[in-house]
Amino acid sequence: MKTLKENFLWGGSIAAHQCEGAYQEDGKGLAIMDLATQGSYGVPREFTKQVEPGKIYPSHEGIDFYHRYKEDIKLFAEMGFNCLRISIDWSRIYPSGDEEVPNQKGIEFYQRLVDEMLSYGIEPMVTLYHFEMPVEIVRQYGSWANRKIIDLYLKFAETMFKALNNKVRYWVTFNELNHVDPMSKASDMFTYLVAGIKYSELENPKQILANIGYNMSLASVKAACLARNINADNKVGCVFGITPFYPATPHPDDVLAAFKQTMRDFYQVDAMCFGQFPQYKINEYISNDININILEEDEKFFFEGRLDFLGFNYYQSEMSSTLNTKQTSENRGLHGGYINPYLEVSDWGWPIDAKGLRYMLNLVYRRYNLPIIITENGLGAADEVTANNEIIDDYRIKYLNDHIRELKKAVIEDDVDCFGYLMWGPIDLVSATTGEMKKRYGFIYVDKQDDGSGTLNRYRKKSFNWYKEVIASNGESI
Ligand code: BGP
Repeated sequence: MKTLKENFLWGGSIAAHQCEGAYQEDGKGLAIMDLATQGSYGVPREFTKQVEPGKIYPSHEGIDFYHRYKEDIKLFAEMGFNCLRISIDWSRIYPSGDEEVPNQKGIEFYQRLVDEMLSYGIEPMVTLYHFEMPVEIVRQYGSWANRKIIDLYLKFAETMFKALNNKVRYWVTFNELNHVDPMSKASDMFTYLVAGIKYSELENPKQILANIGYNMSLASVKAACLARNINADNKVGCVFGITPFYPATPHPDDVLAAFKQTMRDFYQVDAMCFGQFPQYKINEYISNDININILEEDEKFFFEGRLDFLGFNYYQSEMSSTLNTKQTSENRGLHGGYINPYLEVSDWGWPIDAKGLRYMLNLVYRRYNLPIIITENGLGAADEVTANNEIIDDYRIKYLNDHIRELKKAVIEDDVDCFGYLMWGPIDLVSATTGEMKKRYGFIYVDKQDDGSGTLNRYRKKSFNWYKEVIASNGESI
């Protein structure tokens, strides 16, 4: 009987700005998320131009991982993690983005963190860019729409490839850069997360988003070449946020719309896997009067910088509808589709669809034939703490159990090459889309509340032991 690989990677993913805190310590510069204040689901979050006293900026303290990482890594090790995905905050390394010399203290923090993980046999997977960029790059250069940023990013990437050489094998160039498709209306939230700019303030959004999409794709393939030149053992991937869209009815218009909405997320995956920036996208730009600055030398990088593996983040599916069949604006999903009436939704309105994970694993594997790792998956919920500091999160166990079961089916029955499962937020951290602490994902509860209060103490939830057993049995307990 086929099972998951013996060395299957089990663990979780976290991101610097959502957990580290210490936003002004050891020479760190301001990063884009340091200017994002708390918001809530459905309401655009608020972004200020500078830090204002008295407001709550969730990234400023995070869960104080910067000072408590040893305690947290120990807890991950207790669960049996053999992999942890972290991200590097660019503004710790180059506080304004274009300094000549990197900030040594920032580098040393990540060296200590990686060493701590390795001491427990936890394989680090390192994301270079997870919604984190020095604010100065946006102010001075206009963010990723400017090709110059590619060189600044490569300088940062090279610094980290060298600083963590022979310690880190798995590198991720970007997290979820795919949320800003130039041909669809983006939200302020997604353009801010990806590039530190607000969609509603752009004068020529299609052109700007097309530049951003191209420049980030090119930066990724160039970074992949660099990583492998520095160490041939480096494996380079990119992480995409992938959402399947289902047709609301079998009407061919709905079916076509669902296909198009699903594939909207893929043009950059194509660019990084097929060895060239896709011609269909270039044609689309031409017919929409969008000009992309493509240099002749780029071609070689798209070919040589193809990815070694694909990471994808999966949370939910949505539905496409063109026929006005009972769809209302209240029924809208996060990614521009509608909520599927056959699915339950989370406390934050995200549809729960474990089978969608199997569907996407199949689609992605058959299209790219590359090893895949699930780099994020999880349930954001408002946990209750009992008088004895217990958290009985059966709903989280059910969510994760159902998704891992579908992943196993994709591997065992459908032959998909999936080499790991990293759930999102193994320890409670700040929500990326709302800035809340209340929206919790972890196996470990952190006593920190939305008003900034709390001891920051850590407590094991019921799901902690459940995941420990899943890992110990290499998924057989499911
Ligand atoms: C992904 C991001 C993560 C994470 C997750 C959950 O898109 O890569 O950073 O936060 O979504 O979203 P949220 O925290 O808003 O619930």
